[in-house]
Amino acid sequence: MQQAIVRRYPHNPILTRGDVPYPVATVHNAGVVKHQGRYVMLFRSHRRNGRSIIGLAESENGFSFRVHPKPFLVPAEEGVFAEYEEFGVEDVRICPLEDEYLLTYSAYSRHGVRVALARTRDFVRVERVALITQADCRNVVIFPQRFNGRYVRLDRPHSEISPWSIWISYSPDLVHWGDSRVVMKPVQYHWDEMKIGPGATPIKTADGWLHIYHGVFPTMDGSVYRLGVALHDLDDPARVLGVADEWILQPEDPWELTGYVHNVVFTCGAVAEDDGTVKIYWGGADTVMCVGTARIDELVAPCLSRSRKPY
Ligand code: M1P
Repeated sequence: MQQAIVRRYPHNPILTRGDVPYPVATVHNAGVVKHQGRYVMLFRSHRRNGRSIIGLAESENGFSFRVHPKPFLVPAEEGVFAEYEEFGVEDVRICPLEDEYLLTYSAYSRHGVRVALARTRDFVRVERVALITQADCRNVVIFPQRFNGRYVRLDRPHSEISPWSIWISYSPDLVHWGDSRVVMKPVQYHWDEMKIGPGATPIKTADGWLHIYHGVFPTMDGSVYRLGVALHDLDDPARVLGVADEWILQPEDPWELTGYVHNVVFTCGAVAEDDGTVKIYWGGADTVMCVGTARIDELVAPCLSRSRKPY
């Protein structure tokens, strides 16, 4: 049998609600980054009212995490953020850029879902910066470098004419975003035909920016969430060099097949290591956190050799 590109950690799941010292129903969809030699994970949990908050866990080795006694980010109680975070905060991505970490997360409210930006230097103090999309946009990942002085992000607006595709946008100041263009769309009768969305913060490789994204296929038994890879040009990330035709990870373990939402692997974070591997973190069935490792060159190769059209 062909060896899997992503090797699951044998002791998955690495984090469950039983590890959290405050009441939550789930632990999933975490952004992860290495900060001062330690792995910091910002994970999402449903509270028992169905609305989500963000918790923090730390690890020496990227596999065994210890959860902080208090949540890291809960819906704001005053100002403009309170109005747009009323229904919860979800699915944080962490982007190390210059001397701080940029956090992008989904803000849910009666007005819809949009994306908020916050910043931290130490994962102790966190400052909300701005709401950076209108409604019906989720899954924003910021590139960890500027291009010609501008910040660049992948985002995922939704419309009936062009459902759930990946776009690119630019900003001079992290607050005002524009010059938006579509870069990738779902492909008909393909594993990602229903929806796609940015996943982990892109990783710089010699061949291009490696982006691990999620794709969704509708079945008579509900939707299946899988992970795929795309490669963006190093100097012009709006140019997609290739999108691997096959998924790199699909729900297979029992805690990915059944849970709060069945048949889901969903990533918000991956950590590139010095030895050419990457730790990919994913939520299983919107219920637990899992990790696996892959060689970066083995993720890049299928983007270039067995590519499907970006759209
Ligand atoms: O339940 C699976 C996922 O569904 C949504 O994903 P998408 O961004 O594709 O719409 C989100 O609610 C996500 O958090 C969840 O894991």
